[in-house]
Amino acid sequence: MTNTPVLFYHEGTCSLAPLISLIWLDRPFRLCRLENEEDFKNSDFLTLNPLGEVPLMYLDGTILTENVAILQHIGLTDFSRGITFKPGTPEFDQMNRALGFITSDFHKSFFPLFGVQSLHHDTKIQGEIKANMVHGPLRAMYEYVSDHLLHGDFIFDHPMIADAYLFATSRWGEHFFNIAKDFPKIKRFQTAMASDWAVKLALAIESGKQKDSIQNFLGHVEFISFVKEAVARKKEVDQANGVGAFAPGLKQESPEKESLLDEKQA
Ligand SMILES: N[C@@H](CCC(=O)N[C@@H](CS)C(=O)NCC(=O)O)C(=O)O
Repeated sequence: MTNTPVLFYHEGTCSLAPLISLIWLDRPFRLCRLENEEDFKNSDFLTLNPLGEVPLMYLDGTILTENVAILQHIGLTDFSRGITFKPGTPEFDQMNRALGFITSDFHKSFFPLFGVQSLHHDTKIQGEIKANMVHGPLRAMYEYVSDHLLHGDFIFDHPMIADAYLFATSRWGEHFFNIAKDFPKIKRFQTAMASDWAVKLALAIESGKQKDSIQNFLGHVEFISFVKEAVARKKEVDQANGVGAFAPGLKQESPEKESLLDEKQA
């Protein structure tokens, strides 16, 4: 079992965002690759994340899911990398605003498109639903990104965690739009991101071109054995905390919180 953070990922998905960010962070990490549908349905993986989704970050028995949480965790680990902002600043609020938009409105507006067969069995109607979604809500999201989210090449003034997330998800639009023609500002952003050294390395790892460890990437752990070990370690950590995964440490009230309660009761 490793104390090094391990990111569970799948090629072509939103887990590219934390992968890019981990490379920017320049601290050791490992990867665990999900290859297929079977891996997503693996019972041990579902114990770690009952939603059966990537990204999932294993932090020595603690499990973190949700891009927003994982990306801020990575960014806040080392401010000197400049990939997020300091909590409590107006810039940090704007970072969370960008992440919130990408994770909800933007990211999820693709899902009826990728899973259209679950909405109707008739392929003709599936085509109509798809066309309506692309030319309605999805186009509106791309217009919003072009007109309001991007400032110059990036969301802020250099590539940061929200840019990594937008890069990972906005690439899916290639299936539905001619991005260069329809949304030149987004194409400019994608091109600028694609020339970043960490993005290049992340894409090489995802595609399997870069298999061996390099820089702060220490290599892959094997899915079936690691996911089992991770479940066992998670159980130990949950037992030690005495609470569930969503509330680690909740029982240990902070001194300030206790004194506030005392004042209220007095
Ligand atoms: N709310 C989650 C959504 C994660 C998500 O939708 N992940 C997709 C990939 S982009 C997934 O793992 N889907 C399951 C599958 O592909 O079987 C987050 O923001 O991290």
